Amino acid sequence: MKKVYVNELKNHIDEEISFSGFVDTIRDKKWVMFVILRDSTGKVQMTIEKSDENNQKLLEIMSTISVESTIKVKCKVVSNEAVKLGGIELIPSEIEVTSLALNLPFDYNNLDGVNLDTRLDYRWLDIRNEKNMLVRQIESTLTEGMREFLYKNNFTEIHSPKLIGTASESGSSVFEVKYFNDKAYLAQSPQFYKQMALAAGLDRVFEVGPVFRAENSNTNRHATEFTGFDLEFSYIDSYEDVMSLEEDLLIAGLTKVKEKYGEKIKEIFGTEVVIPTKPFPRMKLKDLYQEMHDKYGFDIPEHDIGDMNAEAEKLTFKIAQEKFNSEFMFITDYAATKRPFYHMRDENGVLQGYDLIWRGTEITSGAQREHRYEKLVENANEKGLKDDVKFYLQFFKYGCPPHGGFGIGLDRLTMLLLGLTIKETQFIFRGPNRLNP
Ligand code: AMO
Repeated sequence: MKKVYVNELKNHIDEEISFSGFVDTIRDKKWVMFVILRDSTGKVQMTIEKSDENNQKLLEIMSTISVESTIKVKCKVVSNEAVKLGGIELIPSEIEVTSLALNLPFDYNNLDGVNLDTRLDYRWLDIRNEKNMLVRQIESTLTEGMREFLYKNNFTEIHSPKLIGTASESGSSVFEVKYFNDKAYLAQSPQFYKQMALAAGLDRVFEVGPVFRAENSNTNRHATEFTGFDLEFSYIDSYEDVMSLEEDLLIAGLTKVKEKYGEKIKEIFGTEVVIPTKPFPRMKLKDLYQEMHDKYGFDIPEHDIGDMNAEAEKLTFKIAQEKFNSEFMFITDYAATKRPFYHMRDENGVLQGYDLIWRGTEITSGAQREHRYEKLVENANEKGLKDDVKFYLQFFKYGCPPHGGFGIGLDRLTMLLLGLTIKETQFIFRGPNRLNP
């Protein structure tokens, strides 16, 4: 018999079914034993009357097991208004213990005071906590909404290699790995391959996959491996087209999340899912600097001129809220020296790219790309990358549509949506000091 999930039980009233799950709680009363069972969709009560002769074997089995063990039961689904958990109870006729649990190292229902590192060491127990399980389910719904939007808009999903032969985009922040008798690198972005797909004529592509960064940063928003939500599309006129597509994509993803989890997010994470409206506000970097100076007396440090830093991102959120009543802000006109060589520049050298800041943290870099071979070679030379990117430059020699795209840090998106840190957000966090589990 196929397992019925807790959220499907209401469709099986008075039926004999098979139910499997974790033993959440056992309440052993004088006349009756209540066992709360749990699966990823919720909890349900199983009731065993002690006076019933036929139940003696079931009670014996239940007396041998601990909470957090898993069992499989053959049972009848009964409607009973007196039962607080959804007005349904399971009346078992057979119980099979499928896995016996040892004592847990901590109570995952009460994580206050449990060290985050201990939680991450036992991540599979940590995720049994309702809130932590929700993080996974909400992120899945967010990507579902964004994927749906892209499929509807004729994007093709691709999967590019993560083992690559040359240190890609910038030469920095890449992990080197041994590759038989040679060296390889872990991809720091699918950038070159998504552009290659357009040179192949695929028009519109996206990829959701692992991205590796050898950054020794211990912050609330950096990981050494994270999930990139990357896309690239052809025949654009300007990076305005790229920003516009990103607005639609985020609205689609957030709308899907709000519909399914809006109330739960308010209740459990204490934060509102706000669906932004188009267009998101945009500011040029130098205007933003001016505003930060005038309003908050903040000046970007010398070495960050032409770029942003963490504090500037926080202030950008304030400005977005106060000036535009928005949680988002696009920042444009970064210095070309601070940005990758593949971003297009206009005839005055102004960079045709942007970053998107949400709730005070950068979630995206995007741009129109330089697709003209000669100019691209020039830009790569300027950054001293010509040899590293030799194979990439080839993509632009045999016809390549004008195009642009962006990369969203998915973990950051989920983290900001729910008001968490990246360690709490990633399914399995990877940072400078964590390679396990
Ligand atoms: P960038 O390097 O800005 O751009 O990365 C894109 C987005 O990825 C997220 N991100 C991170 N998330 C967690 N931990 C990190 N260490 C980390 N580093 C970056 C951020 C960032 O905005 N190829 C370009 C994208 C493009 O232009 O299409 C790129 O990789 O949210």
